[in-house]
Amino acid sequence: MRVDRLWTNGRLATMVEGAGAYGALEPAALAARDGRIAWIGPLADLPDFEAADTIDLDGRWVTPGLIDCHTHLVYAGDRAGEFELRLEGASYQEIARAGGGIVATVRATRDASEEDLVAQSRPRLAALMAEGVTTLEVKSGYGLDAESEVKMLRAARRLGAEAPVTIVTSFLGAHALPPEAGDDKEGYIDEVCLSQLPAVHGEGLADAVDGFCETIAFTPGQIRRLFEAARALGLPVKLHAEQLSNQGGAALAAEFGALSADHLEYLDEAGVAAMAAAGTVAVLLPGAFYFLRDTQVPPIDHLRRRGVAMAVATDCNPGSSPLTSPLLAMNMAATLFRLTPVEALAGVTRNAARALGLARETGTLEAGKWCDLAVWDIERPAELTYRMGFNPLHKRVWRGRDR
Ligand code: DI6
Ligand code: FE
Repeated sequence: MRVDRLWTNGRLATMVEGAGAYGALEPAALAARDGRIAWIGPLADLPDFEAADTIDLDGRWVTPGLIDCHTHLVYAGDRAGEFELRLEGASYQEIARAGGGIVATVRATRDASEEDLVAQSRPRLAALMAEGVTTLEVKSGYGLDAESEVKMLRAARRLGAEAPVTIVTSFLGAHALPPEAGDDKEGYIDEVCLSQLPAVHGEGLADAVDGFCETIAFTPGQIRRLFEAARALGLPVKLHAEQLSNQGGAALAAEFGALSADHLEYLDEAGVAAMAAAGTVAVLLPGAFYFLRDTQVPPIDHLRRRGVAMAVATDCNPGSSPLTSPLLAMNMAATLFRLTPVEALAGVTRNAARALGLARETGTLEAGKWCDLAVWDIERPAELTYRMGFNPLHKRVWRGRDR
């Protein structure tokens, strides 16, 4: 058989579920054709391929390309000033109520052109890719009107079109109440459902619909209306739930068959059970927990016991998690939430793919999936979680090619 590329002498952390720790195969080989994995297996079983290009991995570890399944990568400006205020004593909620926080980024994002948004977001994307990210999610939610939400999602699509990376988008109009809405949350949700969502969906800009269910954002009743509108358009949903308080958001998300419920610091047993029953992925965001100096840890043991798949993401955003390192997110998931290194790696590969509805295309090294790889200069996979601020990436492969 003819293949485009062949990698030999590798140690492969396939991350296939139930295939032992890390789904490790060593020594092993992998072949790509037309951007997908054409063959993978022990070196001893390697068929006699005719390959245009053969790479000796020299014993290096290969994992699936990393997947950052929760980011707010596209925005304008920064909030270093707010960071400074918080260090002088103000709380996140106080800053939000005083018209800072998310709303400050909304102003900057509305003022930016689509070009500006792409240009300002590009270095953040480059930072993720430098650590082996081959797929990521990008949310809107700093426009908060139809035109600006469309602009953000167009910028996200453009970033995905210009770089060798897969970007999927989520519409997050229900992220915060824009200043012009006063305190009319119900009226704003009407606008999100009747104006913003049709606008972004009309241009094919949203792969999923997200919301923020919180006292400083939207109630479960308001999120339910959003999810009903999403369902009517056939769009999958996900939710920022139980980040700062227990609102029952995760159970609501599960009721709508959500891809994921994210944050989950205040998740209770009933929420865990609902997620388990629905197959909703728990997306853990230790960067926000760390940056906000939260102390309430998500119920990891309950999630584990109920078999809820756990993903780990950066939550890259200017307010609560200015983080562009999936490796540091893995380390934080271990140190702060007590995930094991194998859980942390599954969190940025197999389970992150599930959280994006892409489990059939990516997230594990298996024949038929996209050939998205991260090749590492490490002795064992646990090093990816263990180290802090060190990047051992040797090569990044997207759709079968080094990029
Ligand atoms: N939860 C968060 O942590 C971020 N958004 C959300 O829904 C915060 C976003 C910001 O402060 O800009
Ligand atoms: Fe977020």
